[in-house]
Amino acid sequence: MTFIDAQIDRIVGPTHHFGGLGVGNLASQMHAGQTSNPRAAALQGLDKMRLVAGLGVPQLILPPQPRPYFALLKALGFTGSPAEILQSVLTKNPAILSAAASCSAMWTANAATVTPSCDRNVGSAVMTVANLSASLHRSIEAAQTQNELAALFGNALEVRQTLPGGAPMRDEGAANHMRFSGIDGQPGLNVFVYGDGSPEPQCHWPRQTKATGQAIARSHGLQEDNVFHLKQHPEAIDAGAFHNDVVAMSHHDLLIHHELAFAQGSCQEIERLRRRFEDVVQSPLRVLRISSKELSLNDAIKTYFFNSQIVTASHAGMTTWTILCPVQVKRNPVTYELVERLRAEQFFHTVHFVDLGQSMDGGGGPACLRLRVPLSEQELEHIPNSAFWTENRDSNLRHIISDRYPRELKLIDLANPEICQRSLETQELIAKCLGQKPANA
Ligand code: SUG
Repeated sequence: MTFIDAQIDRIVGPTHHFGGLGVGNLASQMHAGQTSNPRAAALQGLDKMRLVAGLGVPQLILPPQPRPYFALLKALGFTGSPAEILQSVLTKNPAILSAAASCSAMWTANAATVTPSCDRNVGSAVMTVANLSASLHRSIEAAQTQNELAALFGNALEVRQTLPGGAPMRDEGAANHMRFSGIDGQPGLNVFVYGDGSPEPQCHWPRQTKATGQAIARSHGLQEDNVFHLKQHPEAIDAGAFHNDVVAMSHHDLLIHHELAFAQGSCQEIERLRRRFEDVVQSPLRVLRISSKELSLNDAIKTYFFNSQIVTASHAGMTTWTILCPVQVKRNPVTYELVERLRAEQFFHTVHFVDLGQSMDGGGGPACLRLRVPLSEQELEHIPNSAFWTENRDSNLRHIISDRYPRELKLIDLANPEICQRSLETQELIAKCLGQKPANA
């Protein structure tokens, strides 16, 4: 059976702003309070989708989640008309206004963890929606994401609710999960990356726990031999690698990681992964460990080299690997040389540099902006046509964005009821354009 990695991206919403809300996320903190450009953010995201779809990869699109999320503000005790609520939350606790207006759901790599049917002994493919319980602004994404993913995939796979349990079971989805696989239809090997436990990072709270990875592996029915748990290096978390995909990337039989991605003592687990891969796939797992000498942790995090998005493109029966790197990788001589070397060594056939400046300033690169869902051709057929990227949809979306999105936004603007009303209406228009029922704010 042939499996294809569908990519799901979300249109960045009209209230995209720099709230400085990302836990342990240096880019987010560094840009806190700066003026954002929601229009550029949405168009940059669409440009990436166009590029991926143009490679022949199934590209699915989600609409922005409705923001500001008044349900949160009301649940936290703010009352009155929308204008009164907005004014009151701005005065009493602006961080809550920022959370309620955050467009962080655009980083869909954090939406869920996916297991294709071939990895399970019984049953269909399954995904568990991430609870994102490490931060207020992200935790409010889950309920809506659950409905959206169920609407997209309900006929193809099982969409499970978030893990219960709050902080001990904090889960950031596919950003901390890597799946290695060989020939289509064979079971893949699943690596869950976590940050808690000794030795702990000194500056930042780890966003994912080992218990979370274990719970997902169990509940997805993964065979124990095919499950691996790797601890993030505390130094990496402290340097700003709040998710594993900031310091490691994976695609089929390839793992590229920084030498400080995983804690000391992880070598044995990586060795077990290599051996198991060889047993199951009958060919070697390619592991590329980039030393600090080759690329410092700081440069890795500044450029988001490891957050490049790898896709398999098919043309006339030929498959090629394409890597989409943030343009910051090209601007840094060390990472530029590294990616050029990898291309020369045929790890990738094509390299594209993409400008995602607005997302990067919130701490999200190309790979953060997509959720990979390996689907059989049959499963793919069950996905509503209206969710796929097409030229026509792209042009309609660009029209709405160029017409209605602000070019400049600061937190204080989010207390303006007219801006908020317009934002909610725009979200509805985009949802309709993508054949989705508008959700409630
Ligand atoms: O969770 N930034 C996101 C970035 C997520 C990146 N995703 C992956 N690495 N897969 C986060 O920290 C910033 C919001 C703000 O500052 O307003 C934010 O939430």
